[in-house]
Amino acid sequence: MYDVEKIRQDFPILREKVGGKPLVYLDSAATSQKPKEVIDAVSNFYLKSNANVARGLHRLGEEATRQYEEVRFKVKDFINARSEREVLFTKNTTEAANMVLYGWGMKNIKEGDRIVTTIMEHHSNFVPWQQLARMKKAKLDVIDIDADGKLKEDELEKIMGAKFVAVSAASNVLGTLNDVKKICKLARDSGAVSLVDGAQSVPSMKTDVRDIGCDFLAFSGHKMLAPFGTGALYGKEEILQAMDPFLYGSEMIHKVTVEESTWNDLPHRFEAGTPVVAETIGLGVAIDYMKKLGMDNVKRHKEDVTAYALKRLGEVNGVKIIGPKNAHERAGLVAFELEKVHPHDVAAILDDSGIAIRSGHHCAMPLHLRLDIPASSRASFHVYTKKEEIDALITGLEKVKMVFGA
Ligand code: C6P
Repeated sequence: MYDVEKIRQDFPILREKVGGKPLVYLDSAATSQKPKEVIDAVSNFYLKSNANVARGLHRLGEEATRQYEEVRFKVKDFINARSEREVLFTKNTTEAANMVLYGWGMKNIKEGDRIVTTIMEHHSNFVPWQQLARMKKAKLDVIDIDADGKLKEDELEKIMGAKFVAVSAASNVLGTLNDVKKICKLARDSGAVSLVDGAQSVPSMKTDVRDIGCDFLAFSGHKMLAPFGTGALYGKEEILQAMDPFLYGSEMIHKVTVEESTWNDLPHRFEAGTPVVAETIGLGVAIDYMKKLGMDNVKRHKEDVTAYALKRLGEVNGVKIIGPKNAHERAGLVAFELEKVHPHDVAAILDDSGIAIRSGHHCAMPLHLRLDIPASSRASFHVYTKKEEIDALITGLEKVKMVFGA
């Protein structure tokens, strides 16, 4: 049995008050809260094991390196990569996408090539490809959405003949779960390289890069209970082997002379400089925590809360829900508009009641332009979200309506 009250005990911040009111945290798509185990892992590292990795031959350095590299195996297993050499640590999804842009894109995209992405992308999986197209005089083709907020089936044809395809597994605004397996197969059949943005999907469901069949997958640790500054880029080994480093400096080299340098093996070739060691160890503990809950249970829980949120929000006069109507077609979030009230005002008044949601364009401006709205409000959920928090949101929205006479 999934016991959300018990799970909440693991998250100290959920006992905090905001402005004297109990915190109702409905902004997990922006970043998740962290369980005590993760927070302890970070402080324990500094208390007991602090040393730089892959450098000192002393015992402390070796222990830090062991703990750090162990996380690479945890990530490999978590996403079912073939080898730990396919897991590159990054700061976040954004850095991972840029690594592909500079390491793969600059070398392989040529004038006249086509890059395909979608209108629902977060800027981190849109702007890099827009800029790559601009720099290389390639063409950027954008798959549109239908009235339900799903990718238009007939527009998937755009993938045919493309050189590179970048798509999110789950939209951070519509919540839409995209059929990335199908999209990556279309890309493969067409000889294109594919990148899946897993920022919202990896924290929400089981991820299997071999089953998806993607060439790259990017995700952020901070959205999956891990500390800030952690994330990963999965890349198929043969593609990574042929890629150029994105950052130059220490650790990524094999030999340096005054005349030239040669590169280290995978994955270190792409990890220049001192990494976020303690935080990465925290990522390993977050993965253990998610695995202990079971990713199928996490998915079921988020879907359950989302279904409840869709139902309750649907009952509020003046609320217009954005994106698919069914919870099983969504990651754990719901964006909406409230008639006659700007989303920033919605968020500000909810905040007075201790309710944290996000308002704005959620770093998805092309999508908001396509929807012809300047901004939206978004409630997003995680392993610790309980239905009473959705009830609090609904009560809060009634208060917003009262204040604005909406
Ligand atoms: N979305 C949100 O509130 P970073 O910032 O690199 O960790 O993640 C970027 C990113 C990429 N793709 C998707 C689908 C995302 O949702 C995000 C982050 C947050 O929606 C912060 S803008």
